[in-house]
Amino acid sequence: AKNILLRHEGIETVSRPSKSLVVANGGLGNGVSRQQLIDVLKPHGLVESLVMPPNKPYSFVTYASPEAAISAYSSISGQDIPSVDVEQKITLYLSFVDKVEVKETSSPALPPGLQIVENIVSPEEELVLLENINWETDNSNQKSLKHRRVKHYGYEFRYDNNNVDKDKPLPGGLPEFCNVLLERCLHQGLIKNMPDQLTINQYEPGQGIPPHIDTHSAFQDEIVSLSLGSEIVMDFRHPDGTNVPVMVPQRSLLVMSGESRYLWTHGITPRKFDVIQVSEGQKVGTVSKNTEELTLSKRGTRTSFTFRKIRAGSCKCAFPLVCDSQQVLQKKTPPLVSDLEPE
Ligand code: AKG
Repeated sequence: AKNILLRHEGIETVSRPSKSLVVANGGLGNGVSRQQLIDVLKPHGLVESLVMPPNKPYSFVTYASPEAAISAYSSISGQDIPSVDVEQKITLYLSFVDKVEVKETSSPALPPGLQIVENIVSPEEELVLLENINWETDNSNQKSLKHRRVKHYGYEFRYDNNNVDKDKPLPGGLPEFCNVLLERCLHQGLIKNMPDQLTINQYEPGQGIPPHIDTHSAFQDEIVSLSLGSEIVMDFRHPDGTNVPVMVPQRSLLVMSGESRYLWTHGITPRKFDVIQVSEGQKVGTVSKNTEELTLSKRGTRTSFTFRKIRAGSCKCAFPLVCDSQQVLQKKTPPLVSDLEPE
């Protein structure tokens, strides 16, 4: 069964020993982290490279000598290791391969108009913001959706039509505890106008939000999202199918404007772990496709503050195909249906 799986993936195993092995079941897509695998592989000799393709249930190791690879082959095959997802344990199977071909080293570019400002709030400010959300008592604008809990200020976001009732502002406007942050964003030129709508989303590990474009006719250009409590990988998709995973660090501000706001969808895949880069140097921005640099990061509870400015009038953006204001034949954006079902 293992060999059928590997053949299906285009992996040719060989029966004679070589320096390289495919580690079946030992992949990021299986809940095995880079460090875990290195701990298992290293005792057998010098590891020249460890290639872990994102979302695949296998990896490739190349040792400095065939002797090291033979030693790994004979003692690791059949060995169990715990998955980072504690409920499972994983049995590793090794086979020799002649060549390791899955290498893609370029990092995709950020979608145009997307910016991530690191440390927009301090750890102290983060605590104050989180403490000020009153999930328990003030629940008039709060919903427990299937995938996360949400709270709206300024205007209620309607998940049935992905829009707001512009003539029905909520009493109280935006909470005062956001003022310092919003003034900072204006002062730093990150936003041009003071937002008047706020959605607070809280995601437990395993929860997410379906890919969507915020309705053009409902909100102006800049949409900003503050990430608190935990980092996250957010997926941006272009209509041509290009998918760009973007690492959004804890305490950062994601600024979506222009093409990234109007044309690309953004969403968070519901899962408990994200594939991220190991290197300390790049903790923000697009996640590299360099398969020698990837590992898993356990998600924590993330709370995001998404600020928007209600649009007066219709949208005149440069992307009429996805603009509800400019579509002659109104093609309705499907509602975030899965979000409508309560827990
Ligand atoms: C939304 O509420 O529409 C979002 O896209 C939230 C994004 C986030 O959690 O940062």
